[in-house]
Amino acid sequence: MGVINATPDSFSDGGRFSAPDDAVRAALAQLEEGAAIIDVGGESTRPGAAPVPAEEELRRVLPVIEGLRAQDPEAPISVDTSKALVAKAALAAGADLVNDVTGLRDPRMAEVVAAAGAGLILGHLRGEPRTMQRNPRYDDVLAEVAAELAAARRRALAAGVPAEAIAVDPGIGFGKSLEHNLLLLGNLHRLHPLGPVVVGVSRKSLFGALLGRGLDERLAAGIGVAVACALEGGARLVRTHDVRATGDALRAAWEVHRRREGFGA
Ligand code: HH2
Repeated sequence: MGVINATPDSFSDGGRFSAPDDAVRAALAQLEEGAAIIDVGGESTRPGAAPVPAEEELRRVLPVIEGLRAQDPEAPISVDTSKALVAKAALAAGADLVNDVTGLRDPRMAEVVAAAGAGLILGHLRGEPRTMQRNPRYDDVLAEVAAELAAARRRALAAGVPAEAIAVDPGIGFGKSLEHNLLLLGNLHRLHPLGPVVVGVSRKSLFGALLGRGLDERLAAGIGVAVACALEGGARLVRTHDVRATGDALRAAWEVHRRREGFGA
């Protein structure tokens, strides 16, 4: 899943795609490079980010979704939003799924997704982006994240979203310490009962904390963790800013992995 942030302030690519044409071009390039889904976002969820009004978020994402849909009628497009209003307009403009990092905080989100017959990625976020990294606490991070995602999934099912349309994401960096993030990444199997697992670690600050690397020095770590999550943790979708490099690593590693004696037995 390739990331297109139509935002001025996203932590790694903010401001790069403020012009819709640039964002559409970048999305088409990511599809060429092998992205299975393009994830278009108009509100940064980086730690400390301020909320964006729905009108502004729509002004950012709609031209990108419409432009990409016009250029490529088939490309699967997701809208990265936690607002039902934005999701509804994005789905009407041609998006196929909603990537909600807050796991249905907006009480109307599930019905919007169900009514559109869209897919849904349920993310886990503790707190609010503005304050979520101030001393996050869990008694048992694996159990609590799984239970909160399970509760969101039940709400989605109750609203009429079919089970096969739902994927789950532990929400790396969203109200979690370095240790919480590493525990979640090392135990993705705990989320398998809830549906296909999505992970997003691309360029994230856990690599700053773990390795002391700056924003533009995190590619290798992100790819390494993506491969581990896919092959060991069974993640089905990896969200990345660096589609070609991440896709190459995943495809090559998979070709080795699937030849293992007894694989699939
Ligand atoms: N991370 C970000 C945004 N959306 N969606 C899912 N499903 N999983 C993630 O881990 C995830 C996500 C944050 O990264 P980014 O979009 O690059 O930055 P920003 O939130 O600053 O726009």
